[in-house]
Amino acid sequence: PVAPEEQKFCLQEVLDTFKLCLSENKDVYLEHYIAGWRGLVKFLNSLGSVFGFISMDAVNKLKILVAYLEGENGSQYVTIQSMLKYELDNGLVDLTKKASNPESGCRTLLRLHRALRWLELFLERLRTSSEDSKTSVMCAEAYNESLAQHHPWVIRKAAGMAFCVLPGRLAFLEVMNVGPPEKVVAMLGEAIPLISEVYQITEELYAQHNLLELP
Ligand code: 1PX
Repeated sequence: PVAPEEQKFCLQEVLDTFKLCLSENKDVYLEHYIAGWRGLVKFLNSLGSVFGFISMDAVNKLKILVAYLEGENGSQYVTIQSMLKYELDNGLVDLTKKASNPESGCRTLLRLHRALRWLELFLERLRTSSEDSKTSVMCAEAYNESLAQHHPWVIRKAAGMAFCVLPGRLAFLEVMNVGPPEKVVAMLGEAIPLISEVYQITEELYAQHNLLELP
């Protein structure tokens, strides 16, 4: 059998996992959120080693979350909502500066959550792009509007360099393994609202608890 990391990326699969993320009362299941990210990381890896420093950071953060989910208090980590409540109630979150809990589930997930906003902006640009649009430009614009605001200069610089070697629009649509460009565009139209909803729910939850700037 092929290890999951070695299987080809497929947009449908990511779409499916993000569909599974939301419970009936709009709680976000951590297990499926992580699975969605795993699919995205697979995609990133298929673009080549230049993106290694990005995927490595994402993988590290996923590992931290998986360890909580599979750990002795795993039942508290079933949804993002329950994770927040559990970690806050038990003083497990460094709220203003890094101290005894530098790798809380809350701060770790916040990093991925911010990256999800980048994804949403980037995919929306990709969906509405014309044949001569440049992926590197779409990617940089989406980044500057979102994640970049949380990154120091060095990271912004490194990210900017990585964007320059992104494949062109057609090649990019092809690695999504969906079929012809029109099909990819249609599937993006289905995926983006889902990603956006998961993002909004998480954003509101973090905002309510004043956790959007966790160190
Ligand atoms: C359908 C296909 C779409 C493409 C999917 C691509 C998935 C991209 C996954 C990006 C994950 C990035 C997670 C970054 C988390 C983060 O902000 N980490 C920083 C802060 O963490 P800390 O623990 O220190 O507080 C950390 O410093 C990050 C370092 C790595 C560089 C991050 C650059 C992010 C650029 C995002 C754009 C990815 C470009 C992919 C092109 C398709």
